[in-house]
Amino acid sequence: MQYDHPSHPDGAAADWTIPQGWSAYSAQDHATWDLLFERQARMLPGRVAPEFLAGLDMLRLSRPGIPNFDELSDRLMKATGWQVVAVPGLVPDEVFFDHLANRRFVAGNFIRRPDELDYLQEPDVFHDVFGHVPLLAHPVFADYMQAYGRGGQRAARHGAIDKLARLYWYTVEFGLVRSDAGLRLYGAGIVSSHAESRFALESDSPNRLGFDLRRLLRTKYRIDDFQQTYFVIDSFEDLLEQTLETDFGPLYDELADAPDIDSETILPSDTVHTHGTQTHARA
Ligand code: HBI
Ligand code: FE
Repeated sequence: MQYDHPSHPDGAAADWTIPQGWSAYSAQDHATWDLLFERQARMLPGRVAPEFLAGLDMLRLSRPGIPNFDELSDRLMKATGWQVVAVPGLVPDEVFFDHLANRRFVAGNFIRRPDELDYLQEPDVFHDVFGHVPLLAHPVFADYMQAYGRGGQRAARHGAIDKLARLYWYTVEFGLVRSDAGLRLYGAGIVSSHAESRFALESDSPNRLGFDLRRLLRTKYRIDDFQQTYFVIDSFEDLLEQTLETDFGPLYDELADAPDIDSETILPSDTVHTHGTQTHARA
């Protein structure tokens, strides 16, 4: 994501983490979590990747209410060696990458206001924990996230964070995956959004294109609306293999002069699952 430079908050550690402050959540905070959770728990079966639903049970342990990150980390640690640590909001790219490279997922500790259930300026605890944590319990996806953190550290040295961030955006945040029963959601930005859970899978508007690493690194994305294109992976194993086994250094050099691709463009070389009408974006 392309964010402004956050400034280091008072009271945060050098790595930007803070205590979650679980006991400070209000009854209303927990009620907001429960409402969002119930809404998505009803929405997702039949739409989301089964690996996500398997991991979701982990979040039910400390329910009702916002999960306690320490309990969650104990469970995650046993499953895949990941932890969830609290941050007050966005953290700088290098800090973010360092946490991921060390299997720590940073989660905002605050929750959105009840009158803004569907609008988010910064990732809150519902997006970060409901959206991201279930797949961190999946061994292959867990490795992919760590590989992304390491890749981020290398991309920083190549001045290529903007390109690599597109990979995060179009997979971790807005990815779709094939299954025998049809396309399924797995991106955290989709699965934590009531409206985009439907749109990403069922709307005629967006393109749905096969995952192609080189192409994807050149593709712009929207931060202000539903995506105009979603990329579809074959499987988490395939995603991890394609990215782990790629030396991004030469790839960044090769792509340095390649023009960006607009977010609604379909190329002759694309594998097209859906040729979108783009009616939503044009309206
Ligand atoms: N900080 N808290 C938080 N959450 C994110 O998802 C995040 C971040 N800082 C940087 C960042 N994401 C992205 O810019 C990286 O993917 C490049
Ligand atoms: Fe996210």
